Amino acid sequence: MAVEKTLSIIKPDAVAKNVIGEINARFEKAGLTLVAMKMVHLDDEKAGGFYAEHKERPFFKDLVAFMTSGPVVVQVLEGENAILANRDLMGATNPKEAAAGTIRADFASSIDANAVHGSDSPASAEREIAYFFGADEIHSR
Ligand code: RTP
Ligand code: MG
Repeated sequence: MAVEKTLSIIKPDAVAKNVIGEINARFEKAGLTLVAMKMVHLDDEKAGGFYAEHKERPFFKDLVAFMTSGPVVVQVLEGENAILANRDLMGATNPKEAAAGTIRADFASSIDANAVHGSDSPASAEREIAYFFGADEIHSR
């Protein structure tokens, strides 16, 4: 296993529920380290560019509307196998299908308002981290 970095976003629903700290505690308890973090309110252009791979999908408009509906916390998690480790902590996209004890099972309310984003591959992680952070904003351990 290698030490990896992955991009995480605590989405507007979870920020509104006041569970930023609880979600961050799950990352830390799982051995992932927060090495970059900021709170931002995305606009249509920034959110649409982030989810560009889904541009032609029927849910794209709703996804961008949701992601711009309130502030989010954008963060870089670092650790052994961080990309898959975070996807395991998050649970399935649809909270109804998410395993018990995952972030989405515990905090998400719908497939749209699903609490967190996590990069799904090394290539996505590299693109997504660079989309939000400059090298001088990442404090790798
Ligand atoms: P994310 O990118 O946000 O971490 O979520 P994910 O990998 O688990 O899911 P993905 O397929 O990348 O979809 C991105 C977001 O789009 C919304 N979605 N809605 N209505 C639908 O069928 C549908 N499918 C996806 C979800 O909010 C998902 O997080
Ligand atoms: Mg995805």
